[in-house]
Formats: sequence, C-alpha cells, structure tokens
Amino acid sequence: MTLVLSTYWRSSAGWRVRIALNLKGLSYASVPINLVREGGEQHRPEYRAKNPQALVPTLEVGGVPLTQSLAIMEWLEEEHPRPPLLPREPIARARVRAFALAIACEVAPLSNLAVRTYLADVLELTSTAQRAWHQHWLGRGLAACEAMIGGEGPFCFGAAPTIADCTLVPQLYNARRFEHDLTPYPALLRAEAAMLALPAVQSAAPEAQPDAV
Ligand SMILES: N[C@@H](CCC(=O)N[C@@H](CS)C(=O)NCC(=O)O)C(=O)O
Repeated sequence: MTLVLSTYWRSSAGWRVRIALNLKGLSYASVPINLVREGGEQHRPEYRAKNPQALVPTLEVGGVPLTQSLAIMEWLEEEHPRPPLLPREPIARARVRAFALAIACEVAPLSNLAVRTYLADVLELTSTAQRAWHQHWLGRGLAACEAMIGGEGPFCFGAAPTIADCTLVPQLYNARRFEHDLTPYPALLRAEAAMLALPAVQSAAPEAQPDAV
C-alpha cells in the first residue's frame, strides 16, 4: 500500500508523523504543502477535499486520506505494530496517549499559524502581548508535560520511543522558536536528546526536508 504524506517542513504535526513513519521503517512519498505561500496551499480546494480542516498533515493510504497526526500515528501502530510506539500494558498506554494529547490538543494549537495570524492581524495584539500569550501557554503546558513523564528514561516513558516522544521533539523546537526558557524541563530535554540521537528522528527534522527554506 503506497503512503503519501502531505506535509510542510516546519509543521510540528507533520513532523510527528514523519518521525513515526521513520521509526517504523516505512517508506513514503512526501508532498510539500506550503502553508505560507500565496495565502497557503492548504486552502486550495483540491487539498481541502483530502483534509477539510485545511491543515497538514494528511497521509494517503492507497489513495485514502487520513488526517490528524495522532489518528494517523494510531493507524500506523495498528497496521504496522513493529517496532511499537505504544507500550503493551493498558495503563502505560493511557499515560503515553495522555502526554501526546496534552501536547497535540493543549500546547501546540495555541501557537499554530492560524492562531498567530488571528492574534496579529485580527486582534492586532502588540508583539509584547503576542509574546506574553506564547510564553504563558508554553509554560503552563510544558510544566504539566514535565510532570507527566514516567519511567527511568531515556525516552518519555522508558527505554524505547513512543508517540509521546514523537510529539515532544517538534514541540520543543517550537518552544525555542518563541525563545521559551527550557531549563525548567530537564526530563523533557533528556527525552529530546535521546530522540535526536536516532537517525530515524534526524531524517525527519525540518531542515532535512526537501521543501526546507
Ligand atoms: N491537530 C492537528 C493539527 C494540525 C495543524 O495545526 N497543522 C498546522 C501546521 S503544524 C497547519 O496545517 N496550519 C495551517 C494553518 O494554520 O493555516 C494534527 O495534529 O494533525
């Protein structure tokens, strides 16, 4: 079954899926969707037909589009269970999912492109107010994630990467873009370092993508 990933080099949600695909050793074709050029290619009707939310990523599986990065990673886990990105034990699985959801639902959306554009262009917030927004939500969200980490590492939940780690790496990259101080989060930084040492994670990095500018 062919896998085609619509993604953008700097999209954190697309990056999560690239990491998961690479960790599972799956090859895929990459289709760049430029989120900023000419108002954003994600809004084109042909892309919206695949992803009605006009967001990346979309993974087409044999021509069938799947959306939402966590749903895509869950599909990958079900169809390609080796190597696993979720632990076997149900309580441990729930904890890993909770961490990934905390990032994907409560941290990342508050600084995504559509929100940043609204703060600046519609609400016309000053750059100081916009900065305060990002620091507030990043601080609140990352402090909770730091407390949610479990096990002895080096990854978020033990000796192997999970979907929690797939969400963590792009989120910390984004936090650095907003110059957020990461020193209060040593456990997150430890897990990030473990991830960045893996070739599968390195090749998923924004700068390694063909559409990187
Ligand atoms: N919850 C979605 C979030 C997807 C999302 O926010 N994608 C961003 C890039 S990271 C996007 O496409 N933004 C385009 C826009 O805001 O217009 C997921 O996990 O897939």
